[in-house]
Amino acid sequence: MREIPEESCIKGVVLSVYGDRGPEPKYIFPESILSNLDECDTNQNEGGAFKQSLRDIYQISIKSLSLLFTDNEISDYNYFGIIPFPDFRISSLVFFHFIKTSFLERPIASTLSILIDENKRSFIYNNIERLKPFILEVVAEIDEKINNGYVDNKILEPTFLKLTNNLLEIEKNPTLPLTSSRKLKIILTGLDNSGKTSFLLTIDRKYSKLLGLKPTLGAEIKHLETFGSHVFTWDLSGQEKSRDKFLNRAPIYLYDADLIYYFIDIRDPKRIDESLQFFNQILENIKKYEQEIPVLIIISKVDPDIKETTEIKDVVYQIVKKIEEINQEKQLNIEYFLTSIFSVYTILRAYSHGLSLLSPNRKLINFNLSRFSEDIGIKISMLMNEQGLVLADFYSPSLLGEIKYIFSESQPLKASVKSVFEILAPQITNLYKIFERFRETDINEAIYKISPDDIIIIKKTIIENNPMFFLFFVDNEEKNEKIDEFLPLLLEKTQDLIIRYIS
Ligand SMILES: Nc1nc2c(ncn2[C@@H]2O[C@H](COP(=O)(O)OP(=O)(O)OP(=O)(O)O)[C@@H](O)[C@H]2O)c(=O)[nH]1
Ligand SMILES: [Mg+2]
Repeated sequence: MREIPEESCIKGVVLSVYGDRGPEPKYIFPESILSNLDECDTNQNEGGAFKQSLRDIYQISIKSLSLLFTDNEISDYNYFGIIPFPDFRISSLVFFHFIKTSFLERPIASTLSILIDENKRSFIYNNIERLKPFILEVVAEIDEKINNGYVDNKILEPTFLKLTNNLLEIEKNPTLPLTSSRKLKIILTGLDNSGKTSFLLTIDRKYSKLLGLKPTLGAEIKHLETFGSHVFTWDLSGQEKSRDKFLNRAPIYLYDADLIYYFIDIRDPKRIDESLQFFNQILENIKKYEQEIPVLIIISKVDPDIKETTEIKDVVYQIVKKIEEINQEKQLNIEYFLTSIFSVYTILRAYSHGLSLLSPNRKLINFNLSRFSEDIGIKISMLMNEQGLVLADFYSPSLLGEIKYIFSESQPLKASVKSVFEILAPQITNLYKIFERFRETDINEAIYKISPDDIIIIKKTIIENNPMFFLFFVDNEEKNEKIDEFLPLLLEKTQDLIIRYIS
């Protein structure tokens, strides 16, 4: 019987299935984490080996499986998620999927939970991309072994052993030191005067400082606490001298970043080529250090008064086309946003979208929010924190059809530019404006009638001491009853995922 070293942050692996009698842990590895002292309090795991009663392991299975809307219609998806188990002092990396077998008609809803010491949970966030392939491989192996029926623990042991050995290997060479809260490095770069500092001030709602802004000197590093994570924003001066310095000392400035926002000033079309040349150099550096960093292009100063003009659309088109060319061989994940300090929400949306890319839980929260919204017939749903940062959103397909795509005739650009034009929807402008008013009040719920069939419903809820806001755009006030009926269920299925959103 093999063990996991006590000092490892990895505490065990549990495969749970939704059986005839509900959720149950089917396989537990290593078996030694099961204590037979069912009645005494085994939650005090300080110091010694990790041990849980079978009852506790059941809790892990029940909570993990309850995060899915497990119905029979959709049974071919798979998601990763991170959820907390404060009572056991662990966080769990969960993989959800349905197992197809030859002995049961219906696929079995299952979760593979990797239990990690709560105080070292940054291990999961920092290494998730390295962990995923191992998990998928192991899951495929398990599925194969139990295709004809549940087998003895012994038969699956080598598979679990392989998984834990791979995890231990990653633990030995971690990307970053292990800590409880995650540290994120976010870079803002681009030419001078392109709006980087203004972008950060707007997120912080320090509007008065926007006037008389001076050029940034060197690198201005600021610490923000967002969603429980320590976010360090690196506002890099765009002056020519500084740009050279950043490139020459790339290991300091560009290395180990989690996210890059690259700024291009739409009001300065003459310098676009200069800007793209710098952008190219940055990408070269990212590639050189073999980093997979999401990149968001912020096309700045697209103020409301010029947003719809042909000239602006033309410049946007040129920028996107050139960047797609640059990225052809590099194949980085690049997305585009149009922003303006005169519509705060364009900046909040761009910023939150970047952060959401760092959340392993984003897809699952979005999935649950979509199911909820589709069932009720909601047009737009958003989940925001107090700052107005969006954790999840949903747009009904009928509404998406109405959103104008500037480049509808040019297919290759369409997909990547999609996110840019979401913000053109006037409904979203309204949502944000109303949210701004709402958050100034201390009420928990409000209904705003924009027109007879344009209604905005806002509900405030507290999750781990943090106010969170659900915004719904509906065509009929009666939908509010349904929302009230099902919102508790949605919360039950997303609360823990929200708590572990990015940290
Ligand atoms: N019209 C308009 N002006 C903007 C916008 N964002 C920034 N500006 C203006 O552009 C100028 C430069 O903004 P900064 O935020 O200082 O630019 P930066 O990229 O930090 O510049 P460096 O620090 O020199 O690299 C300021 O005068 C801002 O007021 C915008 O969305 N619309
Ligand atoms: Mg600046």
